[in-house]
Amino acid sequence: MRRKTKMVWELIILIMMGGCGMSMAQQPPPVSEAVLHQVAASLQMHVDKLPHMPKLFGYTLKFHRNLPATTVFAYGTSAQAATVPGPTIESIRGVSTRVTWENHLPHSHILPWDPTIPTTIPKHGGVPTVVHLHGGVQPPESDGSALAWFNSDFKETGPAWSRSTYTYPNIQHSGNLWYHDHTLGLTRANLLAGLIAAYVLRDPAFDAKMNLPVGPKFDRHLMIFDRSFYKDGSLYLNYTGDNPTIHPQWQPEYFGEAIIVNGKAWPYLRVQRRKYRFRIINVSNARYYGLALTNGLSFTVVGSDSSYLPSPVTTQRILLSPAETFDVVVDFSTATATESILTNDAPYPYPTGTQPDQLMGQVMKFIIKPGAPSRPDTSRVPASLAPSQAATIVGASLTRYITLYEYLSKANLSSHLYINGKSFLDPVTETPKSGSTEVWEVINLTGDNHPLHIHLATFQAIRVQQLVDEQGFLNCMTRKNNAVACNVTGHATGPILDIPAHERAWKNIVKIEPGCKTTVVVHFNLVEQNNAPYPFDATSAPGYVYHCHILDHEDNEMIRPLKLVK
Ligand SMILES: *[C@@H]1O[C@H](CO)[C@@H](O)[C@H](O)[C@H]1NC(C)=O
Ligand SMILES: *[C@@H]1O[C@H](CO)[C@@H](O)[C@H](O)[C@H]1NC(C)=O
Ligand SMILES: *[C@@H]1O[C@H](CO)[C@@H](O)[C@H](O)[C@H]1NC(C)=O
Ligand SMILES: *[C@@H]1O[C@H](CO)[C@@H](O)[C@H](O)[C@H]1NC(C)=O
Ligand SMILES: CC(=O)N[C@H]1CO[C@H](CO)[C@@H](O)[C@@H]1O
Ligand SMILES: [Cu+2]
Repeated sequence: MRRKTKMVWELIILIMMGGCGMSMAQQPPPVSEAVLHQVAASLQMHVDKLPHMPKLFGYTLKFHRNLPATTVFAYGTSAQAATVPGPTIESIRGVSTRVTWENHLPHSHILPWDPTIPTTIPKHGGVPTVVHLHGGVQPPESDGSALAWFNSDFKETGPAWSRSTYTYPNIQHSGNLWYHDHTLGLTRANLLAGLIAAYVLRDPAFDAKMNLPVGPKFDRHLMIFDRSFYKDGSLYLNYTGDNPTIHPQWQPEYFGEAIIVNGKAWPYLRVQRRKYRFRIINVSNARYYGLALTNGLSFTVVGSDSSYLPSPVTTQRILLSPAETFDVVVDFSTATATESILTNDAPYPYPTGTQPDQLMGQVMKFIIKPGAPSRPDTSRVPASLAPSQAATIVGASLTRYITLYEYLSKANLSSHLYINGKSFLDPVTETPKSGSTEVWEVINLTGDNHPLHIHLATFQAIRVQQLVDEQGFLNCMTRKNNAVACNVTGHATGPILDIPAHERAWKNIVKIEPGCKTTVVVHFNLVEQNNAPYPFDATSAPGYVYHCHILDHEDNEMIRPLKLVK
């Protein structure tokens, strides 16, 4: 028996440049889309084994057996141990984890960035970074504010910086989190360079009761992202913006030509005819994935990004937005063949963009060993997983209107994206009471689906309704920027869209459909513990943020401060 003393687990994680190969501090010669496609298409699919997440890959990083090793940014407890994705942090509910983050990144970035969007530019050079634990319920000082960045050896720090050691209290329900860079204006480039990793919160008593597949063989992460590569294996990010007279580099969405799972392009995994648990996390910059399995297999969804579902939902397809997580069980004993492809059918940008081709349409392959599993599969998916998740507006103290805008230049090219017509550094307007519940009516006035992410709080969409006379509403909003004055209730009378059963759970990402009003119940308390208040001061500086998790949108500036008050 573990003694009930206050327990803390401490570790130091270095953030560094790993691998070999050319440094891209200097701009490489321009490359065409066709060449990038050619590089991706030249990679044979399903020849690299799916890497284990917590295992360390070593110092050189090869995204495919046929690609030369290349320079990346990586997390690791030492230079030798740094990997992409970084080491998975395994935490136990009730035991806080303290992590000291150290910046060992080089003097110049390996990818292009854009000084014309609000960006951190340290006076003395160096690549700034700050780490956010996505989905974590932690005090503001440990939340990784976009302005709490720090340079190598803490030579320079952002205005919100206060400490190098972060405390993650691990008080929330067990589940799937991840950590990544959150630096103002550099998030898209820093994540693209490799600053992504998983974090699992386990609850031994609860997990034992659940009896889902366990152990490093049968409980696996699938961290999915898309990247393009030069012929020399280095990572590609366009040096030219869509709207270069305004933003020389910034583009509204990054889409890579190859799909990477756990650090390998189109890998394979040998599986037995039994149940496996997959914690699928989409860490793409902008690509949505509509995932399905061939040869008769389906997903049994047991959890989303912040919670377990009340009961499992079996589905043929899950739509994963950037930064969204699904926790699923796949029973390979029901396969009708000896292999199954994890496929992707989501257009990009989602939902009205290009259909995936035969490259983008595949994620990875499972090779299924015929015959009985080596040991009988005693795991099961319980009929009931967690208390009911029904969200209700009863008890909500306030309704806010949150409107998403994309601004175009005269040539109709994207120049920036704002929430409520405000930039990140405009004074805070969302000041919920710590402990309260609110209703957020989120109105999407853009053509894209936006994965809205909130720090600290958990939320759940309860109604998605299309707007009628969108143009009239948009014209009014352009003049007044006030949803109530523009009669949003009168306009939100269109068809009601379905919210899939496996998304009816407490989440930290809600997908916001274009042309719709999405009603979201937001809990600024521990909703799964009967709305208990946070056991720390959530109102202290520097506060939190909420933002679109398409990183290219977040950086330019679909992000707003969130300041809890007493
Ligand atoms: C880079 O962006 C520019 C501007 O949008 C575009 O013309 C060019 O095709 C892009 N390059 C690639 C390789 O996608
Ligand atoms: C991953 O997330 C990105 C944006 O955050 C999204 O565009 C993309 O569709 C997502 N992919 C999957 C497989 O969900
Ligand atoms: C921009 O879009 C508007 C509305 O669709 C159109 O009327 C206008 O002609 C476009 N301008 C350019 C320069 O394409
Ligand atoms: C709001 O819009 C609806 C539908 O367009 C209309 O019937 C109603 O009169 C409007 N209400 C106000 C206060 O303008
Ligand atoms: C009200 C509004 O502007 N809605 C926009 C939402 O997105 C669609 C594209 O799917 C646009 O056509 C609408 O104008
Ligand atoms: Cu967005």
